[in-house]
Amino acid sequence: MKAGVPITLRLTSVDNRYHTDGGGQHQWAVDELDVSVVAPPLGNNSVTFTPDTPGTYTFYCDICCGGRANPSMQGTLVVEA
Ligand SMILES: [Cu+2]
Repeated sequence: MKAGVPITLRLTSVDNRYHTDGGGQHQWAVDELDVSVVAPPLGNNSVTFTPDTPGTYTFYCDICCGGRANPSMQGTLVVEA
């Protein structure tokens, strides 16, 4: 991403409500950017935000599969100047 440029992020869950962990919901959140969006089972949800400060941020899902402590439920967002 570019600092100061707004984006709309759309998160899709491909799990149904019978998914044993989290009931099919998934999340995309970055604490430092005060962004969190939750997608419903077999649905999507979106959030628009503007990162102001360049840096490297960790995004995570804290709903399923052990939550944010699970390395597979995390990723890296890079915001460039
Ligand atoms: Cu998830």
